[in-house]
Amino acid sequence: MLGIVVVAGCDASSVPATPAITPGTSAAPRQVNVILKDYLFLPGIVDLVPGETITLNVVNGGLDVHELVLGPLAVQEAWEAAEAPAANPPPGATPVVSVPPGLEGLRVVVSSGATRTVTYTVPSDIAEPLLLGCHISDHWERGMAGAIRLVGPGGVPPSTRTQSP
Ligand SMILES: [Cu+2]
Repeated sequence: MLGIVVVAGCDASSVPATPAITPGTSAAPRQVNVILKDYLFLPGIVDLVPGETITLNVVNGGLDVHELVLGPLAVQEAWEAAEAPAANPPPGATPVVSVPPGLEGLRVVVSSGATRTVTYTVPSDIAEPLLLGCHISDHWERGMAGAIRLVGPGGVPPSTRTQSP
């Protein structure tokens, strides 16, 4: 007898409630793990508390070199444009690319099988949604993107966001 397995699609509404979060501090950063695969981020939605400091462990579990760029859409678009000329490079070191000042965001490039760890302080006043993206070769086009979900202490999405005037 043949069996057919149907795997349900994954969308944002199926993401389980975030576990309780104790925000990290500069003295005691919170550990956050993100896995880079061919060609997606795991988890696809990363919960962060505005103002907290995290130790971000970026693990490349894929076969290709990947990067994690954390920033709003303008930052993602800047890296996408900057890295376009370096798409599909010959084997060897990744060509050096750069973006205009102010559009750097956080960028961590990780080779296959490697892990890089950085300390990152989440801005306390975030005006635009923060995204995750990989702009190496055609990975962004392939959908290698993720999102940051801002949550309050305890992991509860704030019901109301206070905006500074
Ligand atoms: Cu990639």
